[in-house]
Amino acid sequence: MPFNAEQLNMELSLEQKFQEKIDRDERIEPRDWMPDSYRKTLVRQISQHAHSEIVGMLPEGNWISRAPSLKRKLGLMAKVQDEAGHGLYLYSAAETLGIERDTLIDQLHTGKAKYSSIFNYPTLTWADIGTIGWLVDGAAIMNQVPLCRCSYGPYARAMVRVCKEESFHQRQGFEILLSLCQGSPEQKAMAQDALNRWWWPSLMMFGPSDVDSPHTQQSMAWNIKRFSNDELRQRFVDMTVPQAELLGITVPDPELKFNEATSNYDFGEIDWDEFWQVVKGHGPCNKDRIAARVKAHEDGAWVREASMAYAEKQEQRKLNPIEVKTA
Ligand code: BYC
Repeated sequence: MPFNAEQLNMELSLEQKFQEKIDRDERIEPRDWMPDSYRKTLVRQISQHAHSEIVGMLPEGNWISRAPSLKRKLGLMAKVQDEAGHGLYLYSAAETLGIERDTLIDQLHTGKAKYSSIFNYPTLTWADIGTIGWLVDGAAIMNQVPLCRCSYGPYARAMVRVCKEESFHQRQGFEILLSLCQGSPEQKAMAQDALNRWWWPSLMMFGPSDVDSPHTQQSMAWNIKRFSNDELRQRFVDMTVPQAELLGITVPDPELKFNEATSNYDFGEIDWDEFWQVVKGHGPCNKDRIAARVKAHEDGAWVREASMAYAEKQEQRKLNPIEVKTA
């Protein structure tokens, strides 16, 4: 907080230079000066993103032991492990902004930090696993490819690898659904039921409509977000509807219609009450998800203690090589 006119001027000139750099489409790196509000926005978005990856392991992890074949089990295990990796890159990117990982984890466990609404819905059948890959990873790619050009360097670089992996997940999910849709009538019905349940929550992943999104305008001015929530949601609908047609299943929206004038699909109104209920912690699985994360953290305490003790021993060995060797 500036104390006097001179400091205020200095801050203003730093802020102007910062915005000029953004406008030239240059990257901001951890040691560069940045406004507090830019730092806070990034910590908020990157940590919410990291939490989503880690919580997102739960609905799919639930099916590893029930995958219908060895091939499916291997694919699913690899996907769930990839999501853990994404969480780790993202927590590291958030830490470059000066916040500790313990603080971030604590914010998730106490409900102070959000994570994507989509992971608060249950995975009832094997078709849900295909549908998550197809729709949820499909929506994630649509949202995350532009983040590879985000103004904050560590976040943008983390996104490059994340997007490559999400793209593989999306194809894997689509292939699971294609097999079910080409299978027995019961299998096709299972795929249709999964699409019925996951379609609207997938559209909600893009966030509130632009008129109700408090952060979009500023995040776009800072080149954190390159497109608005509604723009990305529309692109997702336009990409996905022809894929559903190819699978031979029906998108559960009676208002869905191709608009010749705009060359986009018009679609029905999202149930925003449901969206906010889920975001505020009242979705079908919010409590279970957080309880599972807290339990995993507590069960893993001994691993963290052991690695800290090992790191301390290594440090002592460096400082006092003879003493430690003979002890
Ligand atoms: N769920 O002004 P807005 C994955 C919150 S993981 C919950 O539009 P912003 C995967 C928002 O945080 C995919 N909360 O905000 C993993 C804000 O609340 P606060 C996760 C939501 O940030 C495993 C308020 O609503 N992807 O792909 O400009 C397996 C107002 O919103 C949601 C990311 O995290 C939501 N859906 O835009 C498989 C991508 N939407 O903070 C797959 C990175 C909004 O003011 N994040 N809120 O209390 C983003 O691109 C942006 O943060 C969002 C929201 C588009 C999500």
